[in-house]
Amino acid sequence: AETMPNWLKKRAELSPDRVALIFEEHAYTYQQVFEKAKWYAGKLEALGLKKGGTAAVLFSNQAEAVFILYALQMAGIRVVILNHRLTAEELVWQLDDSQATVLVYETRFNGKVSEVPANARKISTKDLLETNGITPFILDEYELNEVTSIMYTSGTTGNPKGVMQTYGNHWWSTNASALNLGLHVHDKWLCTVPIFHISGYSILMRGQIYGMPIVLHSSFDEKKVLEDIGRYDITILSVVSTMLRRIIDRMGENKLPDSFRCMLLGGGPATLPLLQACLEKEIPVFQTYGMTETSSQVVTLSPEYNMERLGSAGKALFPNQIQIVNDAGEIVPPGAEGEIIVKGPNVTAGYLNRPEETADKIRDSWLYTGDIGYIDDQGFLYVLDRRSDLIISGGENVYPAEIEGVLQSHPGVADAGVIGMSDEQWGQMPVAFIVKKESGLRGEDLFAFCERKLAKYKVPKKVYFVDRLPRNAAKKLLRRTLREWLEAERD
Ligand code: S0N
Ligand code: AMP
Ligand code: MG
Ligand code: MG
Repeated sequence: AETMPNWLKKRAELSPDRVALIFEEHAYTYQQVFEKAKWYAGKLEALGLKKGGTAAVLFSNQAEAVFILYALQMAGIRVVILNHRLTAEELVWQLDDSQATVLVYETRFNGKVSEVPANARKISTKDLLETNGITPFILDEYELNEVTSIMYTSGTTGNPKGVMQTYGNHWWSTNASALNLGLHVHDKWLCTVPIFHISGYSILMRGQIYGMPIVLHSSFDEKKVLEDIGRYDITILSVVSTMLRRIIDRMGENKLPDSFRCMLLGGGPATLPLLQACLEKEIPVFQTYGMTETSSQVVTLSPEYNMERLGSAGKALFPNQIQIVNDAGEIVPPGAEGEIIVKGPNVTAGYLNRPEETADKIRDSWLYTGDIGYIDDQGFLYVLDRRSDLIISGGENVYPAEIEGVLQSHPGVADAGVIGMSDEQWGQMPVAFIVKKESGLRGEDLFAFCERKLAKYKVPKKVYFVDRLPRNAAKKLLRRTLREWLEAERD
């Protein structure tokens, strides 16, 4: 198999004294990050983890989290990166499904983790610090087809699936991004998106491979973002629409400094008013389309096209191809709508332990994204807002089937249907239509029930009680009809 030298080790050899990471006033060079990661590798290996094994992590954006992620990558230990917004119940599912033997968690998540009855050994970052390390084993070479990271995404039906990302996926994604955005000597990427999503983790990969400093924020704060863009001469920032809206509102009449060259906007649709506000404020916005399964960006629009192609996600990146296919799987002509399929070396190796779902989504090396769109005669992709099975709230995915399953498990509920409601702040939010089994059932009961089982952003914001749900002869829920009902309610 094809190999490359260990990225962080190589980077520490090439530019040891260059700044790799800035977190809360503290700057770390590549040499220091490499040493920290090696030191953590020894501690993690002392827990019995070794090459080929699987660990899970539950972190917010912290310097320690970055060191531990690099440690696991260098040691060849697969890492399941958990979303800290999930409930204990949701986390258990992913821990058990991935068969992670160790869960390393940030000490502040103690409360949540204490409710996780998983098979994995649980250790806080505080306890890890006190663990005696052994002489670390770290890889000299990475095999590009080996899996290094796993991120769970929910599906149209059923349970979340672990997306396997290989060293090669990250390598190619990193290079595709550089070929698209260019790599400037003074580039500094501000990471305020979560490192548990590929939006954030991909920034770490770019940082070590490019030799580019990353400024890391523990969470998103538009005021701090604007301050740090000026303070550190940030050149690139990754955002979702909700973040960009807040940044623009905060900017007031101000402009971003000239050195700032790229606002990478992804994770979901962008509205035309938002894009127009960027034009007015001269924000160099790059709309991008990508997903966990493609290890981030796969299609991107450069600002030079913002005037004539506003709303387009752009063209496929250098190593990528895109096509639009109809229900019969045939490629459709330019301008015609259909499912977006993508191909390239950054496309996932598949879903962990799910050969059937993998074979269903990846056919002949093409990933069937489930997204609907069209490609114009110049090759520009437009992603259409036509998916009824996916709600995106502030860049977090919410699958109606998952919420419906939880609602239907409530003893007072006879039937449940969930759709997205458009929302100024979050883009979309889930709302539920409920048929009661018990007449005494109240909306509050359902909110409380959902909050125990689902991440906050998945909890329906409104509940409408109805006599029956629109279902076809095959009992399939007609979400289109629910949307009509919602519009009638809102008028
Ligand atoms: C939008 C964010 C920052 C909001 O979080 P914030 O303001 O920090 O909230 P909290 O203080 O934690 O909580 C306050 C209340 O808000 C609720 N809440 C939080 N988040 C959401 C949400 N998303 N939807 C609805 N409600 C939310 C909390 O529950 C709390 O409620 P109360 O007060 O009632 O307790 C945050 O959500 C965020 O960070 N979002 C972005 C996530 C993200 O990065 N998504 C992208 C995922 N996709 C990918 O990674 C693939 C695409 C990709 O790679 C990419 C994406 C973007 C840019 C570039 C790329 C690339 O290709 O490189
Ligand atoms: P995730 O796997 O969580 O990263 O979510 C990826 C999904 O977000 C895609 O499959 C799309 O449905 C949506 N998405 C990402 N980028 C865009 C975009 N530029 N326009 C519209 N939807 C997008
Ligand atoms: Mg997802
Ligand atoms: Mg906040």
